[in-house]
Amino acid sequence: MTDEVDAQDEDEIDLASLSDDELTEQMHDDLYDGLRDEIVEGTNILLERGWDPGKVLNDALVEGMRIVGIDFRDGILFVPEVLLAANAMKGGMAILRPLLAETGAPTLGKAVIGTVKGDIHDIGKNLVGMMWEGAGLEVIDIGINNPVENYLKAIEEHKPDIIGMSALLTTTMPYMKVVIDTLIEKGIREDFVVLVGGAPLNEEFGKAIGADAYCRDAAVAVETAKSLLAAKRAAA
Ligand code: B1M
Repeated sequence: MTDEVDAQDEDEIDLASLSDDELTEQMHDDLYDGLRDEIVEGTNILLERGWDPGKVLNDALVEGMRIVGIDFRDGILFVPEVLLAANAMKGGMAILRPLLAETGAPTLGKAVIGTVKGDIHDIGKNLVGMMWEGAGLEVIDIGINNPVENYLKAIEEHKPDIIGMSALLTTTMPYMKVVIDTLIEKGIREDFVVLVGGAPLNEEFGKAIGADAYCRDAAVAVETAKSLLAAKRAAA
């Protein structure tokens, strides 16, 4: 028993003793292994070392999740393991969210964002929401698996400037067109900047369904939201 405990102690890594590069790599491994507590600790250590929250997000968390995605695609990781990794990532994101939000002036406008019907992926959508908050938008996150009625309800309630939709599955991305077509039918499509994103989408798809723009990643979502809002206001 004592030997077992000793072996465990030896295996445990003191994250605070690692260099920045070693810690970032260790966090990629910890994300891969779904170790939420370690991700929370690593995130806090990097912040204490003066890392910018955006750099922690991109270098430690997003990069780690990219590796998880490749091995999930290649059948090396399976759904339960990826869920653990996603849960670990959320632990880090919970710390970063308020910090990213702090950096912006809260006057840019309002955005409603959600993952479309049939789709429960929310990590990318949450990132975009966080980055938008960081850029100064007020963000209303309507969550996952949203039928068009949820978007309409949020529009009525919050009167946003931007509607953001996320889809990670080839089977759910067509639903974005259902939402946009409904806005057209109701004569309100032009009231909003409509932005779409998610790994299986591309620019051509965004155009084909009538969105204002496809956003490759959260950083592009910020730039696009800012520039299209500015253009819309200038035109008005
Ligand atoms: Co799923 N999954 N998954 N999954 N999953 C993918 C998407 C997949 C590509 C994996 C693979 O096979 N390589 C594949 C889709 C294949 C396809 O459709 N062609 C897939 C599959 C098949 C499935 C299931 C069907 C698996 C199954 O049950 N057999 C199932 C579907 C469930 C459902 O939705 N109905 C499923 C389930 C899951 C989990 C629940 C286990 C988990 C989700 C946990 C969660 O989100 N809370 C999960 C995960 C984690 C993934 C991968 C590994 C990672 C996704 C992710 O979070 N990436 C993913 C593989 C991959 O994408 N490489 C995969 C990190 C995130 C930061 O990136 O989401 O792309 P991303 O977001 C980016 C940009 O795309 C963009 O900005 C973000 C930040 O830079 N963006 C936007 C995203 N949304 C935006 C909205 C905008 C703007 C930009 O609005 C303006």
